[in-house]
Amino acid sequence: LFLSVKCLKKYYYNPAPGPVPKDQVRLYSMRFCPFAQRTSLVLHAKGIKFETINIHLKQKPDWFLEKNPEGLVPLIETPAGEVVNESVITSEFLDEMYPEKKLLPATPFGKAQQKMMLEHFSKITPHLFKISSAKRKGDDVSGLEAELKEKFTNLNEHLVKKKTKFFGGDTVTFIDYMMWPFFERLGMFETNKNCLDHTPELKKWTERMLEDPAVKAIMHSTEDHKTFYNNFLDGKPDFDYGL
Ligand code: GSH
Repeated sequence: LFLSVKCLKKYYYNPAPGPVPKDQVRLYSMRFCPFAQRTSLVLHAKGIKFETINIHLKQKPDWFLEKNPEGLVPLIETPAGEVVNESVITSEFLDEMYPEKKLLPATPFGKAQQKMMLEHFSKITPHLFKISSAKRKGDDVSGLEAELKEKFTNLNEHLVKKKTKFFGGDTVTFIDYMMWPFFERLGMFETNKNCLDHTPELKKWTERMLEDPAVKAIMHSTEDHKTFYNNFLDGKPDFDYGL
């Protein structure tokens, strides 16, 4: 079976893909989705064999909606026909399914710490989307930007206190991959370009993340993110942009 990276639409010539081959998993994705990127980072970091099916999110094939009534990517499917959605859940599922090179800590407290951090981080992401849409409308974003600065200061403090290179220690772990896609897109969100200047440890973390092989393997340039996102906000997303 030849799988194109181009997205699949709701057309008769896009029949449902068959079962997932025995020794791998399948990722249903969209090339510019930050949530799907989390799952993809985990797949790359752990060296898991997988295939990708990109979905046209404005014209989803019926078989995709049957597998996944929420209709969101990422979605992971296993050879046993198990289907798992939600980026964090897919990531943890893969980490447990392939126990070599664990990304989550082994201890209950270590795991809880990463999940607490993630819970707090998930309050930052809507903020980024808010800032960019407010800017687009020409609204004053100084209040939102001040709040973002405070949230970034907290993340910075975390690194300062821990004295580690990454959020879970001196190597890249689960939490780093869950947060990265939004930092890769900072320029796209039209946030203040120097918004990391007041948070030097966080800035250094982004620089270290850029050296990570999994990050490097699947990253898009700020320009490409911007183009995709602006077209998306204009109601004309080009899911195959750059192909
Ligand atoms: N909470 C979900 C997760 O973490 O996986 C969010 C996933 C999500 O929002 N995915 C977007 C999507 O599938 C693409 S970036 N949108 C399709 C739609 O809204 O119909």
